[in-house]
Amino acid sequence: MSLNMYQYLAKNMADPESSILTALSASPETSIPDTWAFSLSQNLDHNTVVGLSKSLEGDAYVSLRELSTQFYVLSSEAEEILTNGSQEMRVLRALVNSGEGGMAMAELENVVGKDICKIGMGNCLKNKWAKKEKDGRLVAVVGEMNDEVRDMLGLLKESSGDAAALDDKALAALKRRKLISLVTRKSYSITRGPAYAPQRVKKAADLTKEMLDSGKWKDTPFKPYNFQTLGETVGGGYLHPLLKVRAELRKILMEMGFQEMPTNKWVESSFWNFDSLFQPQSHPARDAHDTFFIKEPAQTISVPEDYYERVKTMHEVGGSGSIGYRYDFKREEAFKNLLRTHTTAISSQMLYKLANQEGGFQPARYFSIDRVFRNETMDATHLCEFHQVEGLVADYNLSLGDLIGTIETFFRKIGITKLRFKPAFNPYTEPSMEIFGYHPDLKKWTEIGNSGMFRPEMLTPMGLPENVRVIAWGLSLERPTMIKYRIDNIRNLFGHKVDMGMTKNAPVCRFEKANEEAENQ
Ligand code: FB9
Repeated sequence: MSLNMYQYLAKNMADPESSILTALSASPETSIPDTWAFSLSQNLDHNTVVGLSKSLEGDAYVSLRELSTQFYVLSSEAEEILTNGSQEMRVLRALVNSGEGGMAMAELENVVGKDICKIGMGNCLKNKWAKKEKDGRLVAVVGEMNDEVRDMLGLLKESSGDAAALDDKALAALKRRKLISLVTRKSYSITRGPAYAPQRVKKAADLTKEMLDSGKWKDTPFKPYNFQTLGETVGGGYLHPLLKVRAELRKILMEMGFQEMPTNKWVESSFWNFDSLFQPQSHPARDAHDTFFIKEPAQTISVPEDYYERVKTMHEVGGSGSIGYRYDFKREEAFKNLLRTHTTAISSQMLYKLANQEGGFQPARYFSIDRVFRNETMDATHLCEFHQVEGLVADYNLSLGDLIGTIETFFRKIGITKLRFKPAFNPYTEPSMEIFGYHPDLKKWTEIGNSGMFRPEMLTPMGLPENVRVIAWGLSLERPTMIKYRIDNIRNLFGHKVDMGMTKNAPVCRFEKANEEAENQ
């Protein structure tokens, strides 16, 4: 083998790309008719050749025309027949060798094997090469036969699966026996492209300072800028489902004319969290079983002293028609710091400000959505912290009807139209009502919140005008989110066990306003 033939081969074996370009170098008309035959001839992997051809086409060095070739491939059983003959031939040979008496099935199975026997015997009987005696023995009725099946498979293999090698009947028979299957191979014919050259010049992807300094940029071929490429997907954060529902509820409450209360302070004084709400200092919710008290700083710094006195008085002896709780109100207890147990602690402060603002009281609608903490036993739907959603309206002469109407409007906007109100008790509202809603998806009545009218014992000490009433309601953020995102265990929604995939793929939260049809359910 001459040196340049060796060098030629070494170079091409080394780099299939130039073997393709070289194959087209003879003349502009020269083409590579079929990449499949070309890779066989060059002993190259066809996929590599196709991959390279496509990238050369990308740089216009070549043009490709797709070819699709259909041909039959032999199954492993067919390959086995090619080696050892068809099952029926092997059975016939065994029966012929066994002489006149033929063989019992078990014997035959021993000789040719269970599967061969089963298929072979079936075909022998079908081809009337053998017969079954009354006593079940199998006897050959013909001598040596031609193993057509093997021959047909041989022909097909020689023609590397070309269907033209056999007639349709033969092909159908082989297909019926699942000995062959038709496959389609995609390949390409290659011709020179507009930028053809026997060697690909690597196009520069970046204009570098060196090129500019050296002026080399003038004769450097550059990769065309592909302004269509999308670029790398920039990762980003995902809103936790809770925050998606919060955003939706915010939008709904602002649509209803409510403004958000500042809830960014989780530590509250017992005074604002309990006392200002006329919740007695002996109330069970105020002991460490239900509330997280702060060890350091244990006591709050200050409260509005004049207001403090009025609250103390209301607790101890009442006033404006209330008899109060008739106990000694302890400053130390009121000053205890805690993790707020409800965002109602913010409502009390906002109402106090409303009562004592410049220009006096103005009607207002406030809402809050933020974390609250309760030292509760945890279960599938309760953690020791959850997000409370609260709404309140402070205005003159508001009635229970206003409260029910407001609650109905709110829940209608989150898809719940059927409500029931059950009398309940809260230390700071009278009357109070638990809210139940018929959930269209769950097809059942669910407790969806609580509500009430703040007690005068809470409002009067704040200095709110006599006939101002404050209606309020509350629910959690977790429950609607769990229902919306079909999450049955709160640990899969909130906490260290949450799988980030869930947050990533959680759809946008959209509460379909209750449409008519939901109405008439
Ligand atoms: O959220 C609750 N339920 C709920 C809400 C919405 C929902 O689905 C939406 C349509 C898609 C489904 C369920 N609840 C309140 C009811 C129950 O889950 C209850 O078992 C648990 N409650 C929490 C307190 O648990 C100790 C939910 C939380 C709750 C309860 C009461 C208030 C706030 C949150 C309140 C109040 C209030 C009352 C008067 C004045 C001001 C505030």
